[in-house]
Amino acid sequence: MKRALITGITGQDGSYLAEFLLEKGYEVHGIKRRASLFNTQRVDHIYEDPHVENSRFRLHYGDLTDTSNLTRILSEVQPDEVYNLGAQSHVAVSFEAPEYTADVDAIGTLRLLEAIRFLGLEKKTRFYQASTSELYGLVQEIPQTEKTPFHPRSPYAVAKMYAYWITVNYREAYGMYACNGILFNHESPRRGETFVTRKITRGIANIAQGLEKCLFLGNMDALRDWGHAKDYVRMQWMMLQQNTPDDFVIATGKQISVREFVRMSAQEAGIVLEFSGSGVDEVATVVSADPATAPAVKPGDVIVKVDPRYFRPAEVETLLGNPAKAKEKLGWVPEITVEEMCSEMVASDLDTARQHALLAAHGHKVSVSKE
Ligand code: NDP
Ligand code: GDR
Repeated sequence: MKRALITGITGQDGSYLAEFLLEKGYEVHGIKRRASLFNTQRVDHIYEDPHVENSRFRLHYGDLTDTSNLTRILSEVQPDEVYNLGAQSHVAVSFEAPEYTADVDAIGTLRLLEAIRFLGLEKKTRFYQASTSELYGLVQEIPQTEKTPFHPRSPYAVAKMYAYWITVNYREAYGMYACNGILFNHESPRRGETFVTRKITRGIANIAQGLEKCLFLGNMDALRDWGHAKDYVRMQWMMLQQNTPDDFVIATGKQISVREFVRMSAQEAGIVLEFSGSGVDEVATVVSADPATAPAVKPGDVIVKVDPRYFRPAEVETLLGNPAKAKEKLGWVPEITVEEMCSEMVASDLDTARQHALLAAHGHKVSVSKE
């Protein structure tokens, strides 16, 4: 039985990857952080009581900032594969916490690689690094491939650039099987609530059900190549199953704007929107609304506004990936379109919003946290 260790197992990708590897028959170990509240919601459905014999799913307390902790976990688990998905993964937050972001995202990766080497596991343990399209930043070429030069535009992207190169370096210096997946944005109903797609689908669902009045967004013109996390974790595993390690761009090859994603999400909730104004004055007004899905919304309501506090000190305006190498060498193609993904996300958030609206109608206090 193969053994995998996943950092960031409680995150969006970690949860899908854990499911995927368990289905493949792996023993799956994950590192979770200590928090004052439970933080394992995304993996609770696959959690197995540690008292159960032959449990194939185990969580270890740890942190990418803690070298001795990482070394001990690696020594205990002796994994065949390490997936380094743990990160302070929010680009906007990295401008507010740049040093912490560097410690976790850059040096955390070095800590893991060095612990593998220190323990003499460099010929046994294969290593996957969660690299990112944010490396391209101020893009030098459209679409972006494995050969496109990097120009990172945030403390997050700069930290991930170190992680990218230290992964390449350990491959070249020590012959480790270490790969970078340069993944473009990927989303799902499990996406963190403050990333733009989930903020939109959740905001629209809450507005449709009368739990919120208006959704405030930043740069509506930003263009992204959005895929589904389920497709992308499959590729993370495939990258570690080859004869030789390599780096791959993982993307859909299609891009749409934040505005288009708003329009698409609203339509999924039965709301037709009209956009007017530009820049900080842009708004979206309701043209029509289906009372079955959006009973709280009327024509003429302004339900989306731009708030400059969501603008970033340096923005990545456009990202579009070319996944030709992954297709040619690994036979990987994404199976879920952005429309299907948006539909799944809106349906899931509408479901939750309906439950919350019902609770509110019966006098329960429902808090809708926003950012
Ligand atoms: P999430 O933000 O959903 O998950 C991040 C995970 O990292 C969480 O489990 C989080 O724990 C954990 N984590 C954060 N800080 C630390 C730390 N100090 N020590 C250990 N673990 C920590 O991210 P995604 O699942 O979306 O992304 C997975 C990886 O892929 C990340 O590295 C991200 O940067 C990268 N990436 C993501 C893309 C995307 O579009 N989703 C695209 C390209 C790259 P907790 O739950 O406790 O917060
Ligand atoms: P990104 O994702 O920065 O690409 O990083 P995010 O969803 O945060 O932003 C995408 C684009 O939308 C614009 N935007 C807003 N973003 C947020 N979060 N909130 C808003 O209100 C808003 N309004 C407009 C942003 O300016 C940006 O242009 C994600 C993360 O998962 C990274 O970890 C990963 O490496 C990259 O994707 C690829």
